[in-house]
Amino acid sequence: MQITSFKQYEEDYKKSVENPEQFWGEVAQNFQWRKPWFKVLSWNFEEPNIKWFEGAKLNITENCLDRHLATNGDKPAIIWEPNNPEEESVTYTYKMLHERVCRFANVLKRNGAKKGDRICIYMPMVPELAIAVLACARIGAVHSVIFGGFSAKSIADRINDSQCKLVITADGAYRGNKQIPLKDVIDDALIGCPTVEKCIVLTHVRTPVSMLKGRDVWWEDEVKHVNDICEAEEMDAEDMLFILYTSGSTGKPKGVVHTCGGYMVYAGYTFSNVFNYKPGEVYFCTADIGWITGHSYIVYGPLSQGATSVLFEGVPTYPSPSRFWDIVEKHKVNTLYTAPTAIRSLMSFGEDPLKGKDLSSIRVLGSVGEPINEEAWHWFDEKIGHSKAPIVDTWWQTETGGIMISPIATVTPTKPSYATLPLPGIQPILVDENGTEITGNGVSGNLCIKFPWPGMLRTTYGDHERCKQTYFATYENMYFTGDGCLRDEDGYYRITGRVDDVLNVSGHRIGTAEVENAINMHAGVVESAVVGYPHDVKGQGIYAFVIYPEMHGDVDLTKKDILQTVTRVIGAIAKPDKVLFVTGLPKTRSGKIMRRILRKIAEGDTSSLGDTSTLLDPAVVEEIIEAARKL
Ligand code: 6R9
Repeated sequence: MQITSFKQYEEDYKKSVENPEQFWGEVAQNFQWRKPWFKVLSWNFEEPNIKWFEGAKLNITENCLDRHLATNGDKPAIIWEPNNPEEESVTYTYKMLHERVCRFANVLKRNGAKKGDRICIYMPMVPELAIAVLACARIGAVHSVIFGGFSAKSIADRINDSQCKLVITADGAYRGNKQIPLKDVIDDALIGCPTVEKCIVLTHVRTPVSMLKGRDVWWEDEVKHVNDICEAEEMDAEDMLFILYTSGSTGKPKGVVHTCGGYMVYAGYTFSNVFNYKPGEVYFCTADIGWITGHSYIVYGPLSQGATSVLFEGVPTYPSPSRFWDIVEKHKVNTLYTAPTAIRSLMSFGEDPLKGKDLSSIRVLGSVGEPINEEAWHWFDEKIGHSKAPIVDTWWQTETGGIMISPIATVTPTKPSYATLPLPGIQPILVDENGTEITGNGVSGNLCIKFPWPGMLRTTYGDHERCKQTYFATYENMYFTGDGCLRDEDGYYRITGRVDDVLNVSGHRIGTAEVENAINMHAGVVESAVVGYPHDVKGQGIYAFVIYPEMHGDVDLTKKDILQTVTRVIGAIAKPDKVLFVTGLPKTRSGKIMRRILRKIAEGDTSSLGDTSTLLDPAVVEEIIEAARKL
């Protein structure tokens, strides 16, 4: 199923549009099913109701593990690279991984988990995280992985939203020279989580933790009580596989739901093609499994294709900004898939960290998470790929399950900062504000997708109406991505960024409303407005305008208090980079904050504020500009 020439891409693309069911039916033959489907696709975008491979039965872990055992059991599946380079890396072959997954699946059962139960996973980037994820899938439980940077309150909200019965965590995590007390955070979260019955704790950093009788058990003790034989649960193609929470433009994060069959086919197909993965090669995705990139391109995609992946616990700059290059050299990495924010950060250290590093193993480079600027693209291309490794700039989203618009390595001619062309099966469309299609080339508009693909979300957990409103109601009969996009004269796509109130900070999606709600929880704050502004390394920084009328103490300390509140409510990743105290916000007569104006001020471009005549009090703008100058 691997595309090897541009001509073949064009043919496959054509076929996928003219006869999607036949196309995906054939792709799906490359996977192992317990029972075949009776219908490849039925769908409507009104409800929405999307079903792929109806009637088919499978277990995704049989595709990721069991089916490789006969021929590739001794092949490395995961090479774990610890935070501390002095520590030994650990290799898990497919056989070992299979054994650990089965054993831990039995631990889950022993602790009361069964098919359909929701299980929250809050863990460091260790092999046991992948094992926990796969063990859930093995028994048909639904995992909800939460990134290790989220706060107790964020965790509690997510656990309660999906009524998780079990939590899997570790005592702590290493991140560079920092230690994060994961179990402490979980303890705080669980105070408000009545549905959680059991918490399984992995020993990792071996920091003291409290273990509550009747609720908390150690991973290491539990695995001793079970064997490593665990028949995989038979799942329907449309049974839920996992929930992953992501931020939107309004309110609290929503639980994006992916199902077993379509997601598996899409993650596997896109992994194999986009990276042109060849058996025996070493693939290194630097994302965290807590994000969709880790789900699809560390766990399910690569393992379904029998690939060898590096799983890295640490950060790019620890113990030095050479760390990625050391890992590439040490494990002879052939494919490096990372984020523009990491590239820009490493770029800022100049070329010294690259001196003497052997990067000759690199064959394919990948970028994901946010638009990659041309400077970073060229640096990646020249310094890391030595102008020999194609860069795949992969555009996709938590909701899409897998890569949507991207070059296919060695096949699609690349162009700096362009995600280039849609993958087979993906039908992008640009629309104007009214939902009218913008045809032709050399145009830009809002990016929508007009036909279903197997990896797309099916619902948002517990609130189907919200799924409909967020993605399928803005424009009739289309999935709306929330991104703006340009299609150039060659028909190449370039994603220009979010057109809604979602920020992208270091490749992490954060809703402005979420940050505002957190700031507003701080005593003394009357109101706030948050916008993004261009940031050299993070892509976007967070700029908060805050009304805090009765400032008695130190202004800087008050700012820090506000940041602390945001850290408590959401997590450190949502901390504003700038906080500006103002006496009022620019509002229309109907009371809406004019973010357009605040964005301009945050960007430092106050020469063209546009029409301010609809403002209730235009004087407030002058005041804010004045205050911003002094910040
Ligand atoms: C996979 C992932 C999705 C949002 C998406 C877009 C931005 C992702 C991009 C990109 C430009 C790329 N985005 N990849 N923008 N070029 N190659 O990141 O999922 O965390 O849900 O974020 O990220 O704005 O809408 P997610």
